[in-house]
Amino acid sequence: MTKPIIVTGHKSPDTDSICSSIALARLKQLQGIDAIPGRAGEPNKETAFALNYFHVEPQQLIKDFYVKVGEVTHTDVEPLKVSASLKDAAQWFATHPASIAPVADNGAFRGVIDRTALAEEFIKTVTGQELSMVKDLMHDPDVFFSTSDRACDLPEEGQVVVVDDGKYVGMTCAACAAGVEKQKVFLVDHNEKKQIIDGIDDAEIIGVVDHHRIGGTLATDGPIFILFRPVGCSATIVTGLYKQAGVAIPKEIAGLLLSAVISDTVLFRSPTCTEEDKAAAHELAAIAGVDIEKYGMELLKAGANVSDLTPEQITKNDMKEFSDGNITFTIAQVQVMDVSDLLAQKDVLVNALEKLRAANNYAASFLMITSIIDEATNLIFAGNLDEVVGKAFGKDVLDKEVYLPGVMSRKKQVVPPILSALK
Ligand SMILES: [Mn+2]
Repeated sequence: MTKPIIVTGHKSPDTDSICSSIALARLKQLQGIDAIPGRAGEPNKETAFALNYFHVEPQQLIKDFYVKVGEVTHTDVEPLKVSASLKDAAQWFATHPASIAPVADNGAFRGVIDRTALAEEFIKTVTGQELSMVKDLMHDPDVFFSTSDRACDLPEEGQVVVVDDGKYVGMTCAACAAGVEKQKVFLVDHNEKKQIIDGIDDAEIIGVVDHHRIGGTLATDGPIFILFRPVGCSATIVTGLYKQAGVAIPKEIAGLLLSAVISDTVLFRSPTCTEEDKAAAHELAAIAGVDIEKYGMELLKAGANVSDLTPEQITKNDMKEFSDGNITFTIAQVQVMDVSDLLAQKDVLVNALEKLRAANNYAASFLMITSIIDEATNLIFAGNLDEVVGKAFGKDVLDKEVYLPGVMSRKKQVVPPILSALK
């Protein structure tokens, strides 16, 4: 059975990552390709609003791409019974090329017996000593695995038993895992390894649709589909792919794609917004049957409400990790209608940022507090990067904060200056 392609966005998913992956997976389905959307985490409030508005269920959560032991377990390997005879055990070893045999009673795992221990018994038969029973030879295995363990942790040599909550499941080995079909993954709205769902090395990236910088080294085994465009939103690129394929965009999908464009371009206010994003949004709004300005403000407001988030949640909101090769830092962002409530608790937020930074050994952890109305960002942070931040934005850092009028885009206006100031 071949596995469907998983189309997914980045970790800490935003509206673009959730909606564009749903839309691209649907396009593939409409083209007769076996694909399903996946998500790297919980939809944020803005995304939840969009999904709810257009009556679309969030896609399946993908925890990781690691090949699991359960996937490579031979469940048809019958265990020996505790009451089995030595002859039964000998027959078992005659038909299984393993050095251990599992012993179980009514599914309950009891232990293993060794091929060598059985051989000893046959020496006893020759020398006329009293023979042991299977139950006497039985012992706990040196190591056993459960179905949820990672297959890459299997020992290089030999067979192991697989046991879940005391129940015998089967046997497996490292070589059994080598032949497993790789999960095909299509990345949307990201390409940097740190933002990809864990375990991607066990899977196979077959395509990328993105509008971010190319960060890190994305290496693949074979040639893949790549479409990077410097537009404001991945959804704009996905909209183009529907057109290119001559496939009509379903109404609810148009609604989701529109939501992504509104979200990523902050209703066309972000400097990342292009004419192409605006044109796509207008077409999508017509299909979805919504008024862009009215729906757009409702959507942004749904996401801008951070009143029920803890400081820890705020400092991790839409957080992304970045690295210049030497140091790693994080930038989270909240977009709000009014920044005053958040700035009033700045000390608490900087404390939460420092905890986050220290716990993960980041050089710095940033939070962009972006005002949708003022089109400006108060950038606050923890970590000793005052000089870098000062240099990046040509401003004095006052008490772990810089005010950046006109700055709304992390990708275009915050990450590049910090990375170049680090050089
Ligand atoms: Mn995006």
